[in-house]
Amino acid sequence: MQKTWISASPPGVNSHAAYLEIHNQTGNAVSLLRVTSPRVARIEVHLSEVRDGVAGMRRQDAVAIPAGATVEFAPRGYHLMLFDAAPPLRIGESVPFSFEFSDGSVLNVQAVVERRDDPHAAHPQ
Ligand SMILES: [Cu+2]
Repeated sequence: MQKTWISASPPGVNSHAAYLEIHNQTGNAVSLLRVTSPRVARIEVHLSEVRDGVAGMRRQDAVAIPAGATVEFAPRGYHLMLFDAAPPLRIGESVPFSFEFSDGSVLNVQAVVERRDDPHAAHPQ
């Protein structure tokens, strides 16, 4: 099962969570600063967390990735929030993303929209 994927949303909901793994193969710490896609108007990095027994999420300005480390974006942890895709994303569709890092490098990734068990699938906007 591929690790880069976008969670399908119920009809009429134009926001999605997206997941992947980022491996820092360099000898230096880097930070993920920005994610863009030509198909999605607005993308935020969120971290799910439970505070005082209440599940929520917080927007992250950057995600630090130590040298040689892997950061996993997965349900109940880090995820991308995709807002206002145009046209709306369809199951099976492959969506291109660009990840911009603090060292100036850019990672281009394709993610497929899939229907999987995801507590975040109906993420409110
Ligand atoms: Cu979120």
